[in-house]
Amino acid sequence: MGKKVILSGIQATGNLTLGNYLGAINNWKKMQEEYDCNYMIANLHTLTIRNDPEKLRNNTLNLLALYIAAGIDPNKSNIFIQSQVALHAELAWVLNCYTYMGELSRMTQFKDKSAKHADNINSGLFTYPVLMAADILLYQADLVPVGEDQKQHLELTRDLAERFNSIYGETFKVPEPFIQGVAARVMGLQDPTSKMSKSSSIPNDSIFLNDEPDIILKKFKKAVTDSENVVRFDIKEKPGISNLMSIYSAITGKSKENIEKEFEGKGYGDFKVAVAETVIEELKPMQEKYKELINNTDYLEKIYRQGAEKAYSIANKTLEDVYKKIGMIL
Ligand code: ATP
Ligand code: LTN
Repeated sequence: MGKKVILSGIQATGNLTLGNYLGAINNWKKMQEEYDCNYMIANLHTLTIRNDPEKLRNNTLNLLALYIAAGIDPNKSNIFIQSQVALHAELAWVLNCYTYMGELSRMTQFKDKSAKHADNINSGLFTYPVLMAADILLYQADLVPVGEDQKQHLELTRDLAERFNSIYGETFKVPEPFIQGVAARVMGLQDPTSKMSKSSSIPNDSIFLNDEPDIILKKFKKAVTDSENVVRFDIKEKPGISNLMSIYSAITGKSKENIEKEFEGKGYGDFKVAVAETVIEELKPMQEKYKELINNTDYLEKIYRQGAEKAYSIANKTLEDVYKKIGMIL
């Protein structure tokens, strides 16, 4: 039996947050030994909102550098840029013809993003999950490590795979979502009832992976809490403190009970500083490596060209099988 196959990706929309790190990349890093991993930069998905072309190119390379800086090793995992493997767009078209409007209308991300970008509700935003399904199914992925917010898209992917398989016979592996850890949903520091997001417009709500230590400390000090001044986990009554505890727990590996003990008799001030220091230490090696890598464009190019070639050879087998089955001439 070979290793299980993993595929995941992040959109190339700029500044990544601590949520992206704890909910996605940090788990990816840990999976490299055990699984056959494919990590993609989802730059085609990024087109669902308006982008400056130069910025998008930069964001794509920045994300590649960040994957490597965060510990995704190109010798162990396949790292590639979505748009360089044209088969993703081809399979997405085919799958679009097997996806119902009703299914796509139910997607919460579509509803959220349409509300956020009311002036640009394009059909790409609507069919976004179908492209995501193509990304996953092309690689016959067993597992897809994502944050909690992507679960619904994974369910649609599974439905599409099963639908196609039931018409044409076994073609796609039906993937499982792989939602891991205590920080599968990191919340905003100012609004702990909604997820920490790259595109949040609230100041100090998100920790960005390239934030300097003093900024990180400042943001944690300003984090919204409650008036009890007791470090205790209670998502309903104390969403702010509970979120900080989840972050602290995800990085240190300490349980919620141990954290409560550690800060017994201490106030929120001490706790916030401890969380900030832990985050600063965790991000430091990645930030240093990133600064080295980002100027090494030859190295980055070597990695993404190599990645695209390998990705193509895997994806092409699946697409040929699909085309044969549905009646395309090869
Ligand atoms: P945006 O906020 O602009 O919608 P995003 O931060 O959600 O973007 P994506 O590219 O959509 O970024 O997500 C990349 C990965 O990070 C996904 O696996 C997603 O589930 C995960 N992720 C994003 N935000 C969080 C969060 N707050 N907590 C945990 N995981 C998260
Ligand atoms: N929609 C995802 C990004 C993404 C993805 C994928 C994740 C695009 N294609 C394939 C896993 C597998 C998001 O995180 N917002």
